[in-house]
Amino acid sequence: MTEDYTDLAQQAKDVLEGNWLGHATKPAPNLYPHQWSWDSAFIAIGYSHFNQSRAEKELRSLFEGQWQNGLVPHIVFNPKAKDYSPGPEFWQTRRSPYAGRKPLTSGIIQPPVHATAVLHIYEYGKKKRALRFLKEIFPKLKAWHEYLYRDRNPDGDGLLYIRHPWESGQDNSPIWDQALKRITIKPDDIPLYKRVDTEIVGNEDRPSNAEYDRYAYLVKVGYDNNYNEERIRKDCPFLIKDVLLNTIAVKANRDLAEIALILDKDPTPFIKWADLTARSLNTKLWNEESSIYFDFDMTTNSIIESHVAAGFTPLFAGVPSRERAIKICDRLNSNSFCRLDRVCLAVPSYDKEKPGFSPNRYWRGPIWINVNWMLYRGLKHYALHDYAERVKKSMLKLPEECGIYEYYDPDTGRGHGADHFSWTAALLLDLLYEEDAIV
Ligand code: 9WN
Repeated sequence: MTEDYTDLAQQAKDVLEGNWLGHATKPAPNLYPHQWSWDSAFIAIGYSHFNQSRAEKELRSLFEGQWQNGLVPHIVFNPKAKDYSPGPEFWQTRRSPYAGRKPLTSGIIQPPVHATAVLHIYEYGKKKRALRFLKEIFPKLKAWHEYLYRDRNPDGDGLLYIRHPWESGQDNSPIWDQALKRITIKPDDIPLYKRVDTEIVGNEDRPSNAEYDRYAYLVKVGYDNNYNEERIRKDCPFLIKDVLLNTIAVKANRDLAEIALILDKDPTPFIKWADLTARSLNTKLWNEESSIYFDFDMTTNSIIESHVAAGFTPLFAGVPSRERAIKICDRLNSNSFCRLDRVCLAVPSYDKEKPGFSPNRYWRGPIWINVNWMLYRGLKHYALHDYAERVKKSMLKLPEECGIYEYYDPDTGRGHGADHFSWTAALLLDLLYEEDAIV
């Protein structure tokens, strides 16, 4: 790359520094004052290039919240941040025999990007130090993946399920619309909660109140069942085999197998899980007509035909055949997403031509940098260079011209949600270092 990105890189580092809590990095200054699971993995990927100790600390502190059954919670609460809702008390995690008392956590998961982040630290860090970290974290990663394949894989097909939209990391994605609509709840069944998110960013950028009622209710299903996964599975009206989470699991298993080899441990279980999940993604969730992978609703036993960008992310884990990868690229290169021969930015989170598309409402259309980062790496893997280049350019242009935001309007590039957003900064840094754009 010829352009000088030193200033942009410094801005990104300043964002991470500003969000540093002393033990971990919060996703954004006001909206997200705690530690989030997949955010921390993306953030560690960014740090791995210039601050190995921070990268390690980030993951170490997240795994301090790991439950005894291996579950890595989606939030590890920061005791100093008092004004976030729903806070630690809402989750009632002490009902679980596995949850620890300190630090307090939520009771759900997020996509397992962690092994991928740990391998990144090894690849870019000082080897001797990284090896010590690998030894320390390997048993924790192993327990985490064992949890996923034991408790979230009831059909044995390697397609892990989520039991809350927050578990996918894509809160109000159109994927969940039908499943959430089916849940009819009496007002008494909705636990009391207060929304603070809409006091910080615009109402029009965030999920609706009807969605929040259901999010709160699904938390209650977890604690009412004492976080016993078998009981939750029988009781929970929302059980979905999600493409994004499963794609990330394939990649994480492949990376954990690499880590095992580095440590002279047995990589076989992780390779088997990766192969199993990848095979089922291909045989059960691929849709030939639309060149996309769709989620699967376990409650209705049916495919959810929602055309979201996450449906193309299997590229990131090398899941599709080359033929399918080319089809995916053709679909991306269309009016539904982002055409190469038109003025367009990166890939929006939802098909622009489908009902309910919104350029600003969170996971219903805006551009997210983490999804584009996965697509970029996937497209490069399949040598689909033209499209990969477009995605890369936008990933640089958006933060440079519009600020380091949580998400962006795909037409105007305007930033939405939280400003100074950590994973946007971290993945931008990853891109800049990988492309040797900064020294
Ligand atoms: C709920 C922190 C998190 C991300 C998610 C994103 C959003 C939380 C929220 O923020 O979710 O977990 O309050 O809406 O959807 O992907 O991890 O950045």
